[in-house]
Amino acid sequence: MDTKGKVIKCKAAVAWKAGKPLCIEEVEVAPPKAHEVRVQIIATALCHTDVHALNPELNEIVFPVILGHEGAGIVESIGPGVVNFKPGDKVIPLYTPQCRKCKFCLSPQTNICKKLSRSKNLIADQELMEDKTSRFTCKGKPVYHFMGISTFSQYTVVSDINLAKIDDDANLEKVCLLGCGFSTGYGAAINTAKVTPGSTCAIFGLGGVGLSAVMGCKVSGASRIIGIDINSEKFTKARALGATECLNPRDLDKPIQEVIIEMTGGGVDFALDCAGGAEVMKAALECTTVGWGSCTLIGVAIGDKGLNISPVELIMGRTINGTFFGGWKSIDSIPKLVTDYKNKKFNLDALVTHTLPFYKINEAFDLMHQGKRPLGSNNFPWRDSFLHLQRPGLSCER
Ligand code: CXF
Ligand code: ZN
Repeated sequence: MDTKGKVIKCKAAVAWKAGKPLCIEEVEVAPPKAHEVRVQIIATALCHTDVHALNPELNEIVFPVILGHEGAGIVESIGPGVVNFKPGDKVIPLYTPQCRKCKFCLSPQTNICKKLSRSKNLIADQELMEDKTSRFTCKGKPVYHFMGISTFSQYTVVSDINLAKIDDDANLEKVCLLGCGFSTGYGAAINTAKVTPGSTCAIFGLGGVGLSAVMGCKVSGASRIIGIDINSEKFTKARALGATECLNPRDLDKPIQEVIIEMTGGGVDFALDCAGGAEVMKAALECTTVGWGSCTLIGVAIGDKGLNISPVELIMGRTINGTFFGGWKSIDSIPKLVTDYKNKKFNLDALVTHTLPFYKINEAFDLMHQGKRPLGSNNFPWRDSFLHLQRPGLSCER
């Protein structure tokens, strides 16, 4: 059936309220307007930012909303003025836009497009399309977009500056991870920290972002990669991907930064914080060497109120910086990373802990709370009875 120009009815996981499970609902997805693209989402994964967004204590976003920002799919139709996409193209939606016109996009120094720099609250800045309306409705009510891409829906509408066309033979169930977690961690090491050959690195947090940072350090030629996590179960995979040593701060009788300074004869060249939290950020900076130690904060710490560091750390030659989406200029870089994955330059498969049908999305959130990183597929056969498959106790209060 030709759906071009028509409203599509499909299933989406709607977050009606903070702190409540998502509800699989029938939603209406309007056709794309000027410079917009409607995308059929084939696979989507869950990132901690989706978990943060639902957290009632953080109170970051507006509801009802369709979350999800790590997905891959196929163009269904294009709006007027779209020149870079056609129906059938394989694509990755990008929460980091690249307009290619603003002073930031024109500068090689940053990947922060002007569209992003307007807001301080980075996860609440693209909740409506350019014309300040939503393309989603559910039960007669408008539903907000999330980070400009809302991938927890069978169909979504994105601006053409929030979309990358990728190779036709890309495996969407794997490359969806390039939409956030992998690109963020890997790029943090390569683009932001600029890890050098022979260097010593410490990676705080060995979830999907941290493991990707380990891969980035390895590809950059680091000679020692120290992985740190309070869950020692994460060490096997970290070692397999390139960590040369692993430490659990809970097993130590001294602060982690002191242990790393002793192990490395004065501190690491590069520390990457992929965990977040004031204490970890402080430890990450303090475990770097006097003179040139570099500490990179990876934006996973939504809700963090501030840093508690002594200026002496910086006066002694350390630097601290941060990364958004691993510093990648999104539309330019993501297709290249897809090709690199095909050429086996890095391993995305290791980041997938679970593959679930989309209707089990609340179980994916539960797994995330337990420290696992699930990958969901949206191409599971949809059926009307799927809500009965949710575990008992999940209600859809509005
Ligand atoms: C996030 C990191 C914190 C700011 C918003 C974007 N990245 C991905 O989840
Ligand atoms: Zn994310």
